[in-house]
Amino acid sequence: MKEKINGYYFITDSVISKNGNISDVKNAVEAGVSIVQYRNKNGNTKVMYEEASKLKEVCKNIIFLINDRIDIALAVESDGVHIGQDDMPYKVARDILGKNKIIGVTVHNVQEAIEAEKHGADYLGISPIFSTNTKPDAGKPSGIVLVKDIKRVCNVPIVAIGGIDLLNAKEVVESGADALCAISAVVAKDDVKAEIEKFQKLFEQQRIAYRG
Ligand code: TZP
Ligand code: MG
Repeated sequence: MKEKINGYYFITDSVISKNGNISDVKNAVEAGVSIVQYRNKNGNTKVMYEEASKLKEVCKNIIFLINDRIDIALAVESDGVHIGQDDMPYKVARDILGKNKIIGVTVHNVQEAIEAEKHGADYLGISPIFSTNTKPDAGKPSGIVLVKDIKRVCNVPIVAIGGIDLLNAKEVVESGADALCAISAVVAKDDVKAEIEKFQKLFEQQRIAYRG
């Protein structure tokens, strides 16, 4: 499972979604994504539990992660969680979830990346690469230089996020991101599946170019 952290990485956002989380995730699965993260910053625990349970069903053959909430991850038996620097400390999350679950950690600089990898994070989310309205507290954009810098010193997969769209995604992939997430560029559009496929094509082109 862990080796599948590459390509387009889907994250839900019901606030800006046109068609709702369930529809969006079904479209993401149809597009062939290998990883979905359920992120809901506004829902109460009951809503989150119920929605996560449904999404887990939709994602039964791919990696399904929960943002922030270790309790929801345990309750729905997701494949793991994604945590930030202000969430449950990595070590505690690992103790609760066990060694087989996937834990991704958001990092904002090389130091945090080295630290997270040393602790055992399965992948690193680098955030935000560009400025974004989707997460107002995301902090100062790092630019692609941080992707390159972290790629140089870390071995675990790198997931780039924040302000990524079809115009700038190519340079993100070329900088060494193993995966990328673009939320508003996908879920705020009418045809979520078609938008995801455009991002997937970039990874495919990169693979072809790399093979020479
Ligand atoms: N974490 C860091 S930036 C971000 C999250 C969840 C939002 C990314 O959204 P968008 O619309 O792709 O900029
Ligand atoms: Mg978080």
